[in-house]
Amino acid sequence: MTEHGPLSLHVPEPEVRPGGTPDFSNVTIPKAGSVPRPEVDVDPREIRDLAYSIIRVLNRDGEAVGPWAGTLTDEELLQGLRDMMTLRTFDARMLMAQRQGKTSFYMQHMGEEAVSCAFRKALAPGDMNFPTYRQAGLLIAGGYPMVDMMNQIFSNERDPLKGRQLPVMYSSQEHGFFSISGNLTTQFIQAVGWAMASAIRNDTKIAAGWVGDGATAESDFHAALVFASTYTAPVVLNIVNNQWAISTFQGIARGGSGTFAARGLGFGIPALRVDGNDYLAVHAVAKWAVERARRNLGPTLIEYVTYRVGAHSTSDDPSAYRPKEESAAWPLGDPVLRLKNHLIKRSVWSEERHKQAEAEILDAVIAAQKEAESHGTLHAGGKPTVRDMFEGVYAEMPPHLRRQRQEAGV
Ligand SMILES: Cc1ncc(C[n+]2csc(CCOP(=O)(O)OP(=O)(O)O)c2C)c(N)n1
Ligand SMILES: [Mg+2]
Repeated sequence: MTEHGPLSLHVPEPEVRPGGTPDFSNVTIPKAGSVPRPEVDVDPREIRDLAYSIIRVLNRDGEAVGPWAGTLTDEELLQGLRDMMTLRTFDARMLMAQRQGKTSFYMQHMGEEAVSCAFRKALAPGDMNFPTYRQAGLLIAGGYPMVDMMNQIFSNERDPLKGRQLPVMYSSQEHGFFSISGNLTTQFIQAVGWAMASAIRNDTKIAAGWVGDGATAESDFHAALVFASTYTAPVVLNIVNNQWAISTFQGIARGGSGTFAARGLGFGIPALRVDGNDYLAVHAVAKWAVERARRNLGPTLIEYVTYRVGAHSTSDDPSAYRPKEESAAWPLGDPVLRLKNHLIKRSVWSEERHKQAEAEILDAVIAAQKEAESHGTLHAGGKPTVRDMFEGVYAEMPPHLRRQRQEAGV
């Protein structure tokens, strides 16, 4: 025995378990408008405290306040509201379609709509996202047709990916949406590599990488930050901290760093923390980081503080690991409601118009779904052909696949 006694392993525990009272008293929330907005060419050493704060624009009264306000017009905000409402309705319909057996799997964005919808509006054509499965708002806000998303979800004869990808793992080069990989955190190394290539070619396009709080524990995360830092790659590195990695609470992946954003500090990368449920704040911070990248000033790490209201996926049951009422206790509110209230406050929106928009959006989603279903669903109607299986992978098909295709008679 040493004089210190035996060691014991520290395993972080969430504040509460199912049946307990939700408690977010550990989430310190600064007043809206209180965090300064530095110039984009600031020395990262001067803004280290931004990694420990939360940039917020919308206050409790629905007003936009402080130095990060004012990046969007009323028209743009109305469109932002519509994008988030569309994503929410799309999710609800696709969740139902999964329950009806029309697809095997679905992942929803409930509570996180502002992150991907607002970020998309800060990018320019030609920029490339390397998203995870919870950023479909990049497509919706980017004008990608919902019917194509549904065709992918249903793996039908019009599935742009011909049944090769898990449902929701979309891909559209045209829309700046790199093929989703289920292997978490590959997004960060790929985004940094793509950004470095853009710089090597003296192009003007930038990349955006996406991971969740849990995925930051992967070694790819750290490798990506080394390369981004060393080569000042034109990339925005996004961490969506929705408090949960399936059943594992964010304290496990975060370790002792205090916040996920703080991970950037050791790499000399400017690191900002933002209210992920505040459409205006997300857009303002995204715009700041995109401008830095575009001006060749290098990478930015952003942590979006948000909450995953729904289950991780249709294969998950959150009641097994967190209190049922936890989402209602989340102190940063609902992104859709907050933007709606702001626009009502500005007298450019109303409860009636909101109801009407909800009905119009539902009609549009249902119409897209009808069209997609006419091309087939998981167990009914049109499917990709067997021949499709052999195409689109190799520029020149290897002999063994050619042989297999002949054997299949396609
Ligand atoms: C490399 C790798 N490890 C594990 C998994 C299994 N897995 C899929 S999603 C997930 C949780 C990810 O949580 P987070 O990064 O917080 O993202 P969120 O689902 O909350 O958006 C895990 C462990 C995976 N897909 N890839
Ligand atoms: Mg998460």
